[in-house]
Amino acid sequence: MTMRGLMVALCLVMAAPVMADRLGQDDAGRAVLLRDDGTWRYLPYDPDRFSEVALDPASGHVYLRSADRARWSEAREICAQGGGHLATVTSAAENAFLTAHFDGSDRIWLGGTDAAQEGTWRWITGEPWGFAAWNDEEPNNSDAGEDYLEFGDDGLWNDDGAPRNDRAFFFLCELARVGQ
Ligand SMILES: [Ca+2]
Ligand SMILES: [Ca+2]
Ligand SMILES: [Ca+2]
Repeated sequence: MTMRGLMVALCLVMAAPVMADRLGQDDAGRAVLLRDDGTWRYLPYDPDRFSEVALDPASGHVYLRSADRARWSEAREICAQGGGHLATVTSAAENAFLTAHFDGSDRIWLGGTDAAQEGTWRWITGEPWGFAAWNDEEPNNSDAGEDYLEFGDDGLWNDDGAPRNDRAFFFLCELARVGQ
């Protein structure tokens, strides 16, 4: 092969699409994760409990929006039962992805809290708290206090819930890995 031929071959290899996991559906419309090795997995949640699902190709993480509202502590438990967690948003890119895929006009719980120490926000996964997208004048720990993180319109955040009012909202589960 000539040098020119080698360069053309290299360019073709580099331009080939990167294989990645993607979302699909089975015959019943149930969401499945299609692996780049040709295998597939059901998402480890009852599909009736979730209304929307999105896969971030940059991270491979899958996000599911609940079909029904739950209190923050209940939402945390539901996400954990499937091997995931209430969604953690640790970068501007992750917040932008969620803003593009999930309508925050009806509030959505995320996996952040300052219940352990007022004003010190933590992710339930232990990931570093390095990024935040608070709305104007939030977090304000209003009235009796608000210790749980909520995703709202335009991807902006608010503290809400207990102890002021242990309210039920929709929630987002995040799965870093689906099956083996
Ligand atoms: Ca995350
Ligand atoms: Ca608080
Ligand atoms: Ca607030």
